[in-house]
Amino acid sequence: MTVKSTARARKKAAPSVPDNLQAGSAAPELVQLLTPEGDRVEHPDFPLTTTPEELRALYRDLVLVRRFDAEATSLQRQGELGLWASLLGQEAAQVGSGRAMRPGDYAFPTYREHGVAWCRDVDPLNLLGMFRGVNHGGWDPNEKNFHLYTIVIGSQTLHATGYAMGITKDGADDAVIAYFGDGASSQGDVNEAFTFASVYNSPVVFFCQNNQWAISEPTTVQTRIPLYRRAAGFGFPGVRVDGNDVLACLAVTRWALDHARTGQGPVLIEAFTYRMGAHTTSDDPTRYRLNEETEAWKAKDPILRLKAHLEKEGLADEAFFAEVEAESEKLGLRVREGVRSMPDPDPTLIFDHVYSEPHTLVDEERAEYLDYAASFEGGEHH
Ligand SMILES: Cc1ncc(C[n+]2csc(CCOP(=O)(O)OP(=O)(O)O)c2C)c(N)n1
Ligand SMILES: [Mg+2]
Repeated sequence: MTVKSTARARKKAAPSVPDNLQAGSAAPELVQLLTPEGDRVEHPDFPLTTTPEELRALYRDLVLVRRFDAEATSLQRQGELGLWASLLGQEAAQVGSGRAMRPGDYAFPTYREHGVAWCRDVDPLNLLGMFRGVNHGGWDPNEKNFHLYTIVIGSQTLHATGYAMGITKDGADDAVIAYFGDGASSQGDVNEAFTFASVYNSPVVFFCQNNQWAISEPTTVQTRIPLYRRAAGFGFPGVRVDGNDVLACLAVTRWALDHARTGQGPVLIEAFTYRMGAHTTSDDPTRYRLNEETEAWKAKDPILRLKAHLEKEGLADEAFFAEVEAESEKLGLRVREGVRSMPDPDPTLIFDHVYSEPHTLVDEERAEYLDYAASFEGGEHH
């Protein structure tokens, strides 16, 4: 049975599923629309037309997101943040998929999706407030259609699937993206989400950023087959896309979201990419991986290839690149100043958000904490 034949069209005529993406088909190759050298190539199943303005806007997104991420890493090193999980190397996967979303679509991230947050217009300072430990979440998920960061690996795929099942009940034509990693693909939650999404034909796109590592564990210990092929066993299409190619990520995710929103069920996208930095600022990757590997991936840099393309095709001039650089400097300054001037929260706030109603145990704990804090006042501890 093919995915197509089980489809329940909801609103519009459904786009067809390319033959090589039908569940159970032989391996399609890596979908690429922009080579590492910056040359535009075509893929028969994923046509994409872009204006020079759109290409320049994608370039701007990539540069600003990388700059924000670099500032955050530095701020952690300077003691201004408790932790940071860098997206370095994964900008194209995040910006390409993030820009494929329509305003009504909803994203469920892990903890590294700063580029998707950017596309959903979440203020970078909101992300940093959470990593500084001065807010309890960071942003209103329903204002931005961008769920809160989720540290419990893979659990957000279930939340995303439940949300997608709700969209179907509402009769809406929105779709959902669930972001997760190669390591998360081994979690029970992720496999349960695949099953529910498949049998309920839910409008959810599972976007796996295969960055080759789950902290110190390589992908080879997660799977014996390419991850995108897992989808076949659940009865929906899987596509492997060049995760360092922003155009391919945009085209494939747009296709997958349309597939999902038109009642054809879920899609698994495996964005084949690389985590160029450490897992988080608490990690030292030189302990478990070779420098040669990282160097080889540098040649596939997502920003350099789009820059090369813009230059080769004469789609952007020096003034444009200088303008983006100036904007990037401005963003860096705003982020640094913004983080350093964040007020410390009232330490008793945390007790207020445990339950919506008063609770005697929480009241006792608040009182105990206030006593403890008062013991420092005026004493030699000060
Ligand atoms: C349920 C659960 N188990 C273990 C962890 C510890 N942990 C945090 S990140 C991580 C690796 C995740 O790797 P991957 O899914 O590839 O995502 P990446 O960090 O590479 O983006 C693990 C095991 C956790 N947070 N939650
Ligand atoms: Mg990973």
